[in-house]
Amino acid sequence: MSEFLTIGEPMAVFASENPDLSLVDATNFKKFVAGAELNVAIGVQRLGHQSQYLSAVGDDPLGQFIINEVHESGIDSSLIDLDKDHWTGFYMKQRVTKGDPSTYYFRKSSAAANFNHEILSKFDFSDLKIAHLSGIFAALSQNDLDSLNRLNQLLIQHNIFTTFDPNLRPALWPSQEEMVKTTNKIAMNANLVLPGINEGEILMGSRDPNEIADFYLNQSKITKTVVVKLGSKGAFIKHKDGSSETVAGFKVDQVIDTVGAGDGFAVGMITGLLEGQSISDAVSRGCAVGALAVMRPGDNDGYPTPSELSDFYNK
Ligand code: KDG
Repeated sequence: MSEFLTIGEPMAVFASENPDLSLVDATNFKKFVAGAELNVAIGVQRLGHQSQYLSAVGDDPLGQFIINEVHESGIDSSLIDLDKDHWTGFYMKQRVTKGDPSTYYFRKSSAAANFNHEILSKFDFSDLKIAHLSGIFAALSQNDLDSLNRLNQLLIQHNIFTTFDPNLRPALWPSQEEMVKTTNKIAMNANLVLPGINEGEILMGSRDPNEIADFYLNQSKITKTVVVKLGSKGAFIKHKDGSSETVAGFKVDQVIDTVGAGDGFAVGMITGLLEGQSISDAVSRGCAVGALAVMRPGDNDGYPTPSELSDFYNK
């Protein structure tokens, strides 16, 4: 019985340890577990909320590595399928001293891209409070887009609060047009939409947080709140009733790796909401978890436990 549900592709990431050396030349790599939606499940679980993750891994060492890590985290893995016909996806991440790391995916036709939608009928919605979806799963295959749409219908039927992070990955889509059209359509079924400011520009043509928020609030009756992530500057919140505010971000001493910060933001927001916080406080917690995330080399290794989060606030 889980309070939180997400669906996505779990990956292993090989993060290079040689700053600013290309992936061609890098020689030392550290292996971590990754995958945007799994990052969120790990973070939500680490902050004390029972999470369930729907997915598939291949019958291979990376699949076993992911299953071990998921078990260790405490996430309910009973609905992660073991697919004997497809590999587990992975990616490589370049260590940089400035800006965002470059990434290279090995995931085409992975086990998760061939997700068995029959798993959806096995999920028990009774204790579920929040579900989180992302545009990455929709981009993996037509099969996964259909599964995501089916899950969305079930979430609406069960009246579950749903958050959606566009998580644009142009390399996974056949065209930018397809990416924009499909992503905006999925967003219509979310109660809370979480675009980054660069994503907003691609998805609706403006860098103005207020215009980005209005686009998502106006396109759907279901969307009640939009939170536009502004990176280190924090986030802009706008509600259906027209009220809005900007929540400040947190300063960090040293940025090691920005990948996983957006998922960390979702972790903070979702756990804040599960604990009954106001949207503003939940967004502020999102900024805190995002800040903690950028100080570590893996995608989710910086996400805090409750005591690490309070230490961060007290610093
Ligand atoms: O948001 C973090 C993700 O980028 C990373 O974990 C890998 O799922 C991944 C993706 O598609 O980029």
